[in-house]
Order: sequence, then C-alpha cells, then structure tokens
Amino acid sequence: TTFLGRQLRVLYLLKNLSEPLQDEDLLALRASFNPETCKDYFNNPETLELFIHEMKRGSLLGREEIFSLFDAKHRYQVKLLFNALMSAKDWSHFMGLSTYIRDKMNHRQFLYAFSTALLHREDCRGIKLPPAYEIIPQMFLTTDVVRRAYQAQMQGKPTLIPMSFTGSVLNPEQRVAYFGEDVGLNAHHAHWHMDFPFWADERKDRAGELFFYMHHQLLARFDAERLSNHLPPVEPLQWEKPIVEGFAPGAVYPGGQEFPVRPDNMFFQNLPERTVADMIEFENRIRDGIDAGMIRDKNGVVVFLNNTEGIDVLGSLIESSTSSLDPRYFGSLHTDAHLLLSRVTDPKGKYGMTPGVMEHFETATRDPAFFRLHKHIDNLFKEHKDRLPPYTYDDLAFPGVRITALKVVGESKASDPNVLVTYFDESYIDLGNAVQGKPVSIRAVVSRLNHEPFKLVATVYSDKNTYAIARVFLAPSKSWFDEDIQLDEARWSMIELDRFPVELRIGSNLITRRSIETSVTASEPLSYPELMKKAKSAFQGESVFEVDTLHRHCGFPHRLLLPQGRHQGMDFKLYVILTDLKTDLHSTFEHPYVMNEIPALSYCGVLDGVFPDIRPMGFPFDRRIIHSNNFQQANTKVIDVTIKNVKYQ
Ligand code: CUO
Repeated sequence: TTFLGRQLRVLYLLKNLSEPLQDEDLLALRASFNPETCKDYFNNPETLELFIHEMKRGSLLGREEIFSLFDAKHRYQVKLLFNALMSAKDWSHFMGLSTYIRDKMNHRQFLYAFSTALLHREDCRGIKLPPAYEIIPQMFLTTDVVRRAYQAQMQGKPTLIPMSFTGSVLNPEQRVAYFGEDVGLNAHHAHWHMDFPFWADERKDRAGELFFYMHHQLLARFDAERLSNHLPPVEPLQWEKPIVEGFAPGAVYPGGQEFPVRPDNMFFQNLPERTVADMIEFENRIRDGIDAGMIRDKNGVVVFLNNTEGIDVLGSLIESSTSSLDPRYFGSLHTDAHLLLSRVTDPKGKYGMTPGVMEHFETATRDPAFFRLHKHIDNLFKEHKDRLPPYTYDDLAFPGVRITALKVVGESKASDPNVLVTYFDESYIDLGNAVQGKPVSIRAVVSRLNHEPFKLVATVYSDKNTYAIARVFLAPSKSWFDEDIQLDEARWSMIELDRFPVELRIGSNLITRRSIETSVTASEPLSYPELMKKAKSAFQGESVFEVDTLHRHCGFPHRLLLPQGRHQGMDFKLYVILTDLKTDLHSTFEHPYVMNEIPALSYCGVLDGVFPDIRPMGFPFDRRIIHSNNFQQANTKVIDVTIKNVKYQ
C-alpha cells in the first residue's frame, strides 16, 4: 500500500472503536489474516503466540471493563500485543494483526497498544493519528457534554455543545481549570507517555531525564498560570498529610461508568498491593541515594549520581524503576503514587468504584492533585540538582559573542514591543466517535487559551564565523506576594520557550525567530473529519497530502506557549542565552541545523538515536545560582516583558 492508503486505513481502523469494524478493505485484510499460519512474518512469533493464547483462554480484559495501564495484568497484555505489533515484518501483517484483534479486545486497551506501536514503527513514520480527544472523546470531556451528544444523536440534528470547566467559583482551583483540563494538554501528556512508555524493555536516550524535565516544565507552567490568576504556587503533596484539594471530574468512561469524586482533605490510604509506609520507605531509600550521590543497581553495581548523567538515572528510578535498577528495593515511586491517588476513595475495592482520573495519562492533569504529586516528585529531583556544583563563569561563557539588543514583538501591526498578548477563543472537538449510529455533525465548543503570534528579535555581535544555540526562557518577575524573585529562586520556575541553532558571521547579526517555529510545541492538529477528508481526496488524486515523516504527535500544545498573564499586564523576565553549538551539539551530528528539524524537541526528545543537545535539560537554570553575575555575561541577555490577557477575541 502507498503511504496514503496506509494513512486512510489507520483512520478507518480507529473510527468508532466501540463498534465493529466496517471498512471493506480492512475487513478483507482481516479475513486473510490467520495468526496460526503467518508466524514467519513476525520477528518475535513467541509474543504473538502468547498473546493469542491469552485471547483464546479468555483472559483478555473484557470490552466493557475499564482499561488501566497501571494495572499489572492489563499492562502485561498491552506489552504482549505491542511487542507482537512491533515485530510484524511488514505493514500488512502489522495491520492484519490489528484488524484481527480490534473487535476481540477492550477498545481502549487496543487503542493504546496500537497507537504506541504506530508511533514506534519505521513504516508508520509520517502517518497522522487523529487528535486523541476525537478518537475516544469521553476521556477528555465532561458528562454533561457526553449526555447532550447522545441526545443530539437521537434527534439526528447537527449540534454544537458548549463545554465548560468543572467546579464552581467557590473553588479557587477552578481559576486554572482551563489549563489542567485543556484537551490539547491532556493529549500531549498522553502522547508523551506513549513515546516514552515506562514499561518498555528499551529505554530511549535520556528518557529518565526527559521524564523529569517535561513534568518539571508542566509545573513551571502551571505555577505561572496560577500566578496569572492570583493563586500561590502549587504545594507538594506529602504522604502523611491530607490531600487538601478534592476533585469532582464530572466525567464518565466510554462504557458509561462514572469517574469517582474525591472529597477535600482525604488522607492517602493503603492499597492491597502498596501501603503508604512502603511509599515512605521507598522514598527514603531514594533520598539516601541522592544524599550519598550514588545508588546500587540490582546487581550491586554502584551508579554515581552527581554527574551530568545522574538525573537520567534518577528519572528512571523515580518514574517506575526500570529493571536494571532495583525495583524491589526502590519500588516504583511515581507509578504507585498515581495508583494511590486514583484509588484513594475506595482503596480496598469494597465499593467497586472505578479508577480515578490519575490512573490514565489522558485524564490525569485535570486533577489539581496531579500537579501537587508531581511537585513532590520534582522536589526530589531538585534535591539532586542542588548537590551539583553551580556553573562557573567559564561554563556559561561564549567568548567573542555578544547580544547587543533583544526584544519580542507581536506580529500584529499595532503591537507594542515587549508586550505579548494572550486571549481565550473557541476550539471545536468533533464528537462523532462518542456516539453511535448515523453520522450527524456533533461538536463540543470549548474556550481555550491562545496568544498572538510574536517574534524574538536579537542583534548579536560575533568576532568570528560560528554557530550558537539560542536558549530562550521566561519566568514571572514577581512572587505571589508581589516581591521580586531572586534569580536562584526564579531558575526553578523557568519556562522554556524555545531552543534553536543560529549561524553567526563576523560582525553584527540580526536574528529573528517566530513563535510558531518554537522547539517546545506542536501545532494544532486537524480534526478527525478534516483529516479523513484530506486523506481521502488525496488518495483519489484530487489533492495533495503533505507527508511529513518528521511529524510528532507529542508536543506541548502551541496555543499554550505563553502563560495567561493578567488583564492589566503581568511582568515576566525573558532570558536568551547563546552557547557554542560546536561544544553543545552531540558529536554524531555534523549538520548544525539538526535541532531545527526535530519537531517538539524540547520536551519530547527524539524517537530514535541521541538527543542532539548535550547540555542537561533546562541548562543553565538547572543548577543552583550562587553568583548571579556569572549570568550577566555578554552572551546572555534578560529583558522585561509584559503579558496581557485580553480575555476574548
Ligand atoms: Cu506524566 Cu505522572 O507522569 O503523569
């Protein structure tokens, strides 16, 4: 099949997952697929056999049951199917197995294994998945919207359903619900965890460090949104203290079961498989390791932490403890913490309650406790980073390179320099897959944060022809108490806005970089119907479908690039640091522009090979800053910018 044929088949495969497969080509492919006779077409026939065995003895998760990646048995099945799908030697056996199994297993479990394999298979590069929130919309919407979508379907009327955020004005947390409940943010988070599965046998380059960094950035951003809304920074959870904020997700699973509500001030509870005391013990062992600057892996081999690779080890250890470390000794702190939170209202399963939002990557950030939990974990990483020596003057220098002027300007004509504008506007979500039956256009409309495009303009003097990496960060200038934030404190709140290579010629250089080009975000995806229409018309030769083999599904939503700011303007500091590309670019790359070619590099890393930037993630703000004048070098510049929120546009 041609690329377009593949693209279309994937779209048809994922259509109405809760209903039987309908596309004729896929049905034909299914009819020709026999798992007993096609083993030679799989590099790893054992996983295929094991999976088919599970299926035949009826131990696969039921279609109506709730799939959770945090459940060891569900995960085991996912892993078998993922490994089998990955080992298919060609496209037709990959799709053959997918069609064969699609209607025989839990559809969310199928979707997870299939999408994760698709993101990792060479022959699927460039294939676009529809937005996660349109494949199974229920996992991203509120009950109210789902109910109205059913009504609209019964009446057979095209409908537009307004969706609001959960909670009421009585809950201060509701002021930032637009961020945690943003469908794009949830889709990003889900894709990130599909690109870096914690359960996979192979870890990608710097996966542990990226686990730290992506979540660290989510926290910095969440705190900036909170400050924009006059809320103090999020407080870390503690194992023995109450979980102050409750959460009522107001959401239902695709099977109609409600997500549980957590009242305010609940304490963590022991689960049959993991107690609170275990968590404290595991965490203490990790803290001891951080303190000592070393841990022992499961073979007793010492792994030193106080070096640039330490954060990667620690990230993997805390995320889920990969098998080469010692999961029996260190536990799986982060994955178990998700479970403890998710099951806090029915820890023993006495009432048969469903798992909470914390148990699914596509729903977790809706819960304010998500950010509190991750703040707790982020503080462990900070303890480690604070033990590393601060960067010296020479570490930060780039002799002969001087930023002589810097500003940001909005792209609209009337923009004032160094004033950036955010606003809320409407975004549409197609609900076709939330309902069954005859197709009618049913969409939800939700108000989402957005910003005016802007560009960064810098004048840089260089005494040689060379290349630099520009690192751009943004942090609030004033604390919640309206006091100036010192650099050593602000560093941990830095939001990475962009990271890109620049060519410098002897003399003065004008550098312009547009916000849309940023290495942090992914652009808005096409909706499912639009994508389908495009792929179809291109397939029939009526139009062109841009095949972008570098396309990534992972990427912070572009709309949320800037924090909201305030109506009257909120002060931020914007930093640009130019470092030497010659020393910073990984030696496997010769091409200076490689960083420009990997979309959403900053938080999503690379799918294969090595991460091009050898500096630690978050450099140079990842370590303590004792002498802030080390940062006042010619290759560094900081300016004051104001972010104004104009509410609606
Ligand atoms: Cu992304 Cu806890 O790791 O949700």
